[in-house]
Amino acid sequence: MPRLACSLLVLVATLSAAAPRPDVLFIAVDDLNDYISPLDAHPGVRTPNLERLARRGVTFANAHCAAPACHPSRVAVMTGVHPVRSGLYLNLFGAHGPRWRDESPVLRDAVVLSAHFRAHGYRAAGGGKIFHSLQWTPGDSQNDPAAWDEYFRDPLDPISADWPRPALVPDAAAGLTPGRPLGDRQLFGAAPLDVPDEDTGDHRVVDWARGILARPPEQPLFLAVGLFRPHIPWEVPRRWFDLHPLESIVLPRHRADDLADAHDHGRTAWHRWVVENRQWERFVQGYLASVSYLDHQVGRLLDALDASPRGARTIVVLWSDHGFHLGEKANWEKFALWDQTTRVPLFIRAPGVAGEGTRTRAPATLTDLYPTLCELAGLPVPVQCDGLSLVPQLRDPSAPRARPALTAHVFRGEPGPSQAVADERYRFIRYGNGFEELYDLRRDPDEFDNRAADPALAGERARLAAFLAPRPAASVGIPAGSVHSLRPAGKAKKQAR
Ligand SMILES: [Ca+2]
Repeated sequence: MPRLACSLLVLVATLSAAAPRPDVLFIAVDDLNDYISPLDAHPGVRTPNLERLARRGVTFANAHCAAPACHPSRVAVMTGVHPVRSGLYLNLFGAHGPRWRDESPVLRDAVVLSAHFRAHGYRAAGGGKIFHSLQWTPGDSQNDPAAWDEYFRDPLDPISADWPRPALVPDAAAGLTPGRPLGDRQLFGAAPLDVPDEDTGDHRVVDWARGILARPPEQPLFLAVGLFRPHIPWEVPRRWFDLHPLESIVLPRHRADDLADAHDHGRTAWHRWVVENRQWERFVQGYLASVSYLDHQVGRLLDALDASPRGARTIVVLWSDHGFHLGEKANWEKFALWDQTTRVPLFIRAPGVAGEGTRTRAPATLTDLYPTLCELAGLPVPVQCDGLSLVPQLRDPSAPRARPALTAHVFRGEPGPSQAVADERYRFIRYGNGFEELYDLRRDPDEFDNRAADPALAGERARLAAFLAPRPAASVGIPAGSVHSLRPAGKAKKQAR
């Protein structure tokens, strides 16, 4: 090879090695559904900071979780391994450390996303809820402390200490019937907090993240910020409730007979309690107040990014671990396989790669995030990853996808996992008991009419069914003798939430 060409090659290699890696701001939100203005919104809601983020990148308007529950969804994002291969479909409580490595043999040696970036020269900082933990279960966390250079406060008790609770009126004194879901601590409930934002958990995590963004940029940064609201309990400072007066609350679209042609999610008792006690409007108010509070915290992160020397070259990803029902299909929370449960907000800003303010209905699964971030940062994709990079859709929102989105769940008492696939238009679900549902989202966005038996859609049904995992992994449970269990094996509880 001529000497000049060789020198040029060396020069190019040197320049690309010296080019700064993009920083990553990775924002995880808990239980955020489509009640936000860049997606379908809800009457009375505007989320100006999520709109601001949407204007800077690509809105994935048809993105879905891999599993509709916190723990399995987050492990799938952070390892890139889909539940149909790991067998991790459900929330498993009583952990203190990355017990998911023991829960599923497939995950034992999986490289966590932040650790992968660390291994390639990044400083990995995390705060709040990235892996599963709850406000009311101190020390119960599935975080992997080894995956981070630094974590805000205790990585194995990241959120519980920072959320105040209001003075609660006992249900009996308030004239409510016994049997509130999750019990009388009113965790399934809505109440304003009479404290300033500064005294709430997500605000503190964001303050910490703002401090990280203000540091001199000496090393590429992978910064993960996990925000807990709008997860229950819907308790945020009163000013966010004041944005959504009770008399202005509109209930989501619903049909009384909606489940007549659908699978029973097993949670109708929750909805019965809400309706019986006239709490539906109150709970929607609490959720919307929490969404407004969350949007404000996202804005504070974007402000800090704009003021940071890293701002211009930072990739921003915001995702929620699954969607959320507020009475649609007589369901509350998640743990189902409809669009309302599995569809998540997903925004990706990728400077120099993605168009600004664009939108796509290309189907995405959250397991696609791991390979996407690798490709954007120029890192190799670990072999463990099941997803497909979204970079083609970042470059061109109309670029086709090789497969639809795939979500899996296990319903109590059923012999095997249930799976759902979503393409640009249709959604097909095959449950563990063999029951099927098929919806045409273009004509029926609320999934009121199950058309699985409609001969006119037999072709669509067959086409989508071919994308179901033919042999999904059996559901794993809590392993005996894991060093990451809080309590001795056998006492830890496996729960559906
Ligand atoms: Ca969640």
